[in-house]
Amino acid sequence: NLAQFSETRQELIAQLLVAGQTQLFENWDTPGVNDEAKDAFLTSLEKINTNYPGGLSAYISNAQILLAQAKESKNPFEGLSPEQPDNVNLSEFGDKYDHYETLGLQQFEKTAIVLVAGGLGERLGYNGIKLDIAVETLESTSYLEHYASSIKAMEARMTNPRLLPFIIMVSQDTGPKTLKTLESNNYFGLQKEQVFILQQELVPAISDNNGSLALKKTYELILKPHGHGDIHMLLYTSGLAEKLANKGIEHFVFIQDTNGQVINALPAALGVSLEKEYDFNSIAVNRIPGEAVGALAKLVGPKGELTLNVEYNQLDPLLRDTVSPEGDVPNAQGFSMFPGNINILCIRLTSYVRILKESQGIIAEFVNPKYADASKTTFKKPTRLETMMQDLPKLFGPGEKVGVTIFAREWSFSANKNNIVDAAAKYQAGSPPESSATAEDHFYMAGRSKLQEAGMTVNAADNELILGVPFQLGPKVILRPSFAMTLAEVRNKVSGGSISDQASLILDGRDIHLEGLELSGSTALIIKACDGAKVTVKGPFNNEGFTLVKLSEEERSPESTVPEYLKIRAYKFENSGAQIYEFNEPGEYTVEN
Ligand code: UGB
Repeated sequence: NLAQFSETRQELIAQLLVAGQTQLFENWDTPGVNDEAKDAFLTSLEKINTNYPGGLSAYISNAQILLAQAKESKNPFEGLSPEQPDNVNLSEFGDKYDHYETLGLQQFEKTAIVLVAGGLGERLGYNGIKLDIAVETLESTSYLEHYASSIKAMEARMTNPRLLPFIIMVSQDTGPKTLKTLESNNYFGLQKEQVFILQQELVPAISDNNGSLALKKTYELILKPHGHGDIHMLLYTSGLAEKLANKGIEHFVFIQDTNGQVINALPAALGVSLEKEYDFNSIAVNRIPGEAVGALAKLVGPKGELTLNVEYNQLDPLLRDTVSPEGDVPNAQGFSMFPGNINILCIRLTSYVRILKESQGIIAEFVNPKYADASKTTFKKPTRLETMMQDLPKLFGPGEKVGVTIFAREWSFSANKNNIVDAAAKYQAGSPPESSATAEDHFYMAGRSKLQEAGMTVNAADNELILGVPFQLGPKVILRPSFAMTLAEVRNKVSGGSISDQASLILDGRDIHLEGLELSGSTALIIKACDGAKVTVKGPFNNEGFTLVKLSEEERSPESTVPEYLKIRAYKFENSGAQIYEFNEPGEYTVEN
């Protein structure tokens, strides 16, 4: 009895019945019984129908097509052979690196940052949003704060200053907490109007090859995440990509939630995109065989070629069928044949906006059902359509240029994805641990490399194993983005000096200059200067700074009040007397011991 529902609801039900979805309604109670539950069910169907381009009918027909292909077990890369992609290798510093940083710096005012942060981080096992986790624990800066202050630093370096748009994709799981963090921290100094939150929605699970939507109960669908590729759909449906293009933005840089190292690579990556006129520039690192990172390859076939990410689960079979019968094995240097995709993507807006319009932002959906029988007619559990943001080039024609920029691994990529136990196992197996501890370690490593590049003597400490995960004890160096965004800037501000293997240094401010600074023992020095405060730091310092203390089993237990971001590292730093100099008024200052 449809008459009891509004016309739009009647229409939706009719469409679903035409699409073969009788199971959604066949166990309904008679009118008057459970009407509230029916109402809630129809509301959820309406919501999904509105969010997915083309509505639920399109989702179901896309599913039917993809499931038919999956049943045939078609190798997605059949007939294609992988070759090295067009690339610019920036894995070492030097004139070439500086050249691209200079170019990239000039592009900041035509750039927007897109952060995909809808993932739950189940592998990490953190009870909260990953953006709230501290990327370093000397000052406990969260990932979100680190990204926001990097954006502020980019704005400060624009010739024609403007607000740099910051787009954050959240999900039902991460949205409310992300907003709360932003609001309770005054958007970390950003203007509210430059931050755009887009929420990805869950999609219905599918229980068979006909695309039947799966039910949890009579009046409730099973819903699942649709993947990070949703960002393209949301940038299309919200009109934001086109709007920002019309306002003069030329590049979007896509970043992940817990890879703080991205900021080191960002200026040079943008420079490469600009000079090489890449429509799609994938940032890459040397890949370790078998690791959960896709490989970037130029796939060449009779009809042409396309540079694409081959996701880690598809790589080995492709290599075996083509260029490497042994599969995904290490080369002489211990790396995979092809560079590893780290999902930092630099996309040119002119082509992007056009492709979004043509595709409605639905980028290369795929389905990965686990079949329960050899005839592939039943599933072990309901599946769903998924998308990955790095698949955009699948929609490119011969006119679009795809390239890869290779950076030194830990300089550009050290994600925080795994809990301690899994991270230690990965380390044992020779794979990158990608844990909270290693992400923090590499954060300091980048600071050390910058000082070294500027000519300071940096004495490196040994690695300590903390519950089987390696951590280099120092020196711990944080050069905030406010201090420098490029290596040239660091060189201009640092002259000579030395830092001992246990020391710590934090510099936060645009006009701080080190002249022969010497930090010995476990000395810690923290300098913070507001805009307009010129600070010259000289000579030797000697104090009791930060010491690493391992957490006991009790402190790591769920009952302990130790903050969770420390528990997932199994250590904390104790401060016994770091010297802090803070300048909140413009002026000229000298800091000497
Ligand atoms: N994410 C979302 O925003 N929404 C989602 O629905 C899912 C994720 P994962 P994955 O660089 O280490 C990718 O789960 O998918 C966000 C690449 O495919 O950590 O296993 C999430 O919040 C792979 O080629 O990654 O693997 C996070 O910010 C390789 O590049 C981001 O998407 C690998 O990342 C990544 O999510 C890597």
